Amino acid sequence: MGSDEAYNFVFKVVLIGESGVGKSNLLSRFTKNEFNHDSRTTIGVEFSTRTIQLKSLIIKAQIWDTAGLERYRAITSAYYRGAVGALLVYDITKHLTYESVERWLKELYDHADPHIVVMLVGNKTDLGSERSVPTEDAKDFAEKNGLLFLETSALESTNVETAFQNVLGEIHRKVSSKEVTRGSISAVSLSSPVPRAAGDPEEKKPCCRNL
Ligand SMILES: Nc1nc2c(ncn2[C@@H]2O[C@H](COP(=O)(O)OP(=O)(O)OP(=O)(O)O)[C@@H](O)[C@H]2O)c(=O)[nH]1
Ligand SMILES: [Mg+2]
Repeated sequence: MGSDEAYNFVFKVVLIGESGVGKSNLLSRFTKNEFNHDSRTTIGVEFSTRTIQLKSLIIKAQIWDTAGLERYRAITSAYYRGAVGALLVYDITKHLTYESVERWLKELYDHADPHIVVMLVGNKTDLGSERSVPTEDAKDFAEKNGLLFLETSALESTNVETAFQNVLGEIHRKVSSKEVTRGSISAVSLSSPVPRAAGDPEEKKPCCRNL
C-alpha cells in the first residue's frame, strides 16, 4: 500500500468492449507491464491503479475492468459510477467486435457522465496480417462520434502507454478548463483543486467518497 503516496487527482477510467478483445491485457500492460498469453475471461470486476506524472501534476489512474460477456458482468451502474474516462476496445482482427462498438457506446452514455472522455481502441495490431477492420473506418467513426482513437498492441506494448496518457490528459484538460461544471467529473476531481504537499495523508482521497 502506498500510504505515503501523494497525488493531485484520482481519475476513474473504465474498460469496455467485447470478450477477448484484450481489455485485461491492456490493463496489466499499463499497470504492471505484464502480458498474459492465455488469460481467462474476467469474472466480476477488477481494478488496478497506476500513478503517472502529467506536467507538474501527479495523477492516480484507477482503472476498472470487467467481462465483455454479459453473464460475467458486474452490475452496470456501479461499474460506470464516477467514471471520467473510458477505453472502448475492439479487436482489429475480429470485425464483429468492431460492429458492437455502437452498442457499447450506448450502454456507456446510458450509465456514465455525459462528459466522460472516451477513446476507441483497436487492439492487437501485432496481428496485422489478419486485420479485418481498416484503420480509416474506425478513425472516421471516432471522429464522427467525438471519440479519441488509437490502435494498440498489448502484446508488443505498442501505444498502450500513449492511449492511457492521452485519455488522462484529456480528462485533466476538461477538468481544468472548467468546461465541465456539473456532474461527476467536477465532483471527482475538483474537490481538491489545490496541489498537495507530498505525504499529506489527510487529503489523499478526493474521489473515493463517491465511488
Ligand atoms: N496477439 C495479441 N493477443 C492479445 C493482445 N491483447 C490480448 N490478447 C490475447 O487475447 C486474449 C483475450 O485477452 P483478454 O485481455 O483476456 O481479453 P478481455 O477483453 O479482457 O476479455 P474478457 O475478460 O472476456 O472480456 C488472450 O488470449 C490474450 O493473450 C494483443 O495485443 N495481441
Ligand atoms: Mg478481461
